[in-house]
Amino acid sequence: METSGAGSPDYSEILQQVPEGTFYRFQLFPVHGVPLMKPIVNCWERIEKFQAQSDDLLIATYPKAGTTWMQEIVDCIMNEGDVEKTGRAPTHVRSPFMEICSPPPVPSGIDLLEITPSPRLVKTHLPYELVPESFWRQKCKVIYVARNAKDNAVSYYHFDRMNKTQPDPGTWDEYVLKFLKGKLAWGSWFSHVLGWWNARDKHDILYLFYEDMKEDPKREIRKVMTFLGKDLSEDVVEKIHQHTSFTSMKENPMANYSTIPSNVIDQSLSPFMRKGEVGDWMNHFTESQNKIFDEEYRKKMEGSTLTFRYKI
Ligand code: PPS
Repeated sequence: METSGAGSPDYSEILQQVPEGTFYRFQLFPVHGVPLMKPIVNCWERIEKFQAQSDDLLIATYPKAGTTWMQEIVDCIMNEGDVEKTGRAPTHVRSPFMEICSPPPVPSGIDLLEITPSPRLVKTHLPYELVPESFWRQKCKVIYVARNAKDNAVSYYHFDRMNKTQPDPGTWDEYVLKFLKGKLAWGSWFSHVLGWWNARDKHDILYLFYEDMKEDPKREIRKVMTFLGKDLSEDVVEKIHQHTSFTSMKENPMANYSTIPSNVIDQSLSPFMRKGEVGDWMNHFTESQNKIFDEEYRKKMEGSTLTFRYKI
């Protein structure tokens, strides 16, 4: 197998060779009640039995909550701000997506993790209840990033338009209802953010917010450093801040998913690094969608101490 120079297969070359239609909009099937794409369901036994190592760091998010941003920040911190090292390979190779599975010959997330040197940076969108038990047995550290529901829904909608593996999003109006009902891949935003929130004191979990990262990125970078036990100078923090800004990451082929061919994600429909803002939901939600959303939101979040900001 060809390698990316980082000891992993040349993912984009393999993807390019896959016949047209292989990735076409997989159906969702429930796993323990959570809708997941068919190839993931087919691999579920292997995912459930995944063997975490004690120095694995898990980055967990509901899709489109700031995963890639956190992956880049953590890789920068682990490499002490050396951006030549973080430029060694694309995000999905440097920090494999644990549960992702595609039809052969595309390597699965677990295939990539098995050839990734330690300490591994593992991405997952799994809700807390579905995370392989070995992560807890091994007492792994976890960074969870949550994003306000409205911006999260907007970002996911545009992603589902351009990502040909995900089910067709339908219209924005239909999408809002699917989001509220938890009918999207990886299920309900509400169960996801609440499940991880309620678990945060049971394990070594750092629970962060996209809105806080936007408000004061250096403050949040320092939180991650402390969590990882890294003491880096202010110059290095500044360098990481610059390198992980939206503008830098949008231009960075090792972070902007431009190495994934358009038969899988078609960035001419919507770029992966789309807007990177808090409050873009205001450009999407109609008054009546907002009303329905707010009513449902109140019911689902009632009694929780978890709160979000919808503008900063
Ligand atoms: S994925 O596919 O679930 O891994 O996507 P994910 O990385 O979680 O989310 C993508 C959204 O995060 C935005 N993004 C950023 N925002 C601010 N700063 C930085 N550096 C950054 N990097 C990624 C990205 O633009 C997507 O949000 P939207 O709102 O669609 O622009």
